Amino acid sequence: MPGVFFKSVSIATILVGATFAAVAADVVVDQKDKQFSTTELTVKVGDTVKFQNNDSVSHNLFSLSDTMTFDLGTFPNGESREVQFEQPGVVDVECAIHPTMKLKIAIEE
Ligand SMILES: [Cu+2]
Repeated sequence: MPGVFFKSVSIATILVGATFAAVAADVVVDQKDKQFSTTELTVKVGDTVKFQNNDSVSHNLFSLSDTMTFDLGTFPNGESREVQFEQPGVVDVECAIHPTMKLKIAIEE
């Protein structure tokens, strides 16, 4: 039955697409010269932000915001960490090693 064959192919295509979307970061924020590449960012609920370290030093990003708390630990040049934001609100991202680093992320529905 050719109809069944084509139906199977379509479902497989949809599954591959969904997996790719879940892995890819929606926004990339660089860290260089002990600064974030931007000080403010707006994302949608469900978006993933990738924090890329392109600096000569390590960073330890964290947030103590009511909307979301996290601690990404220390990661060196060339590495990255990803965070998915699942609630609307505002999240202040800081670096435990460099207190002058500040990034405000607004998460919208
Ligand atoms: Cu830092």
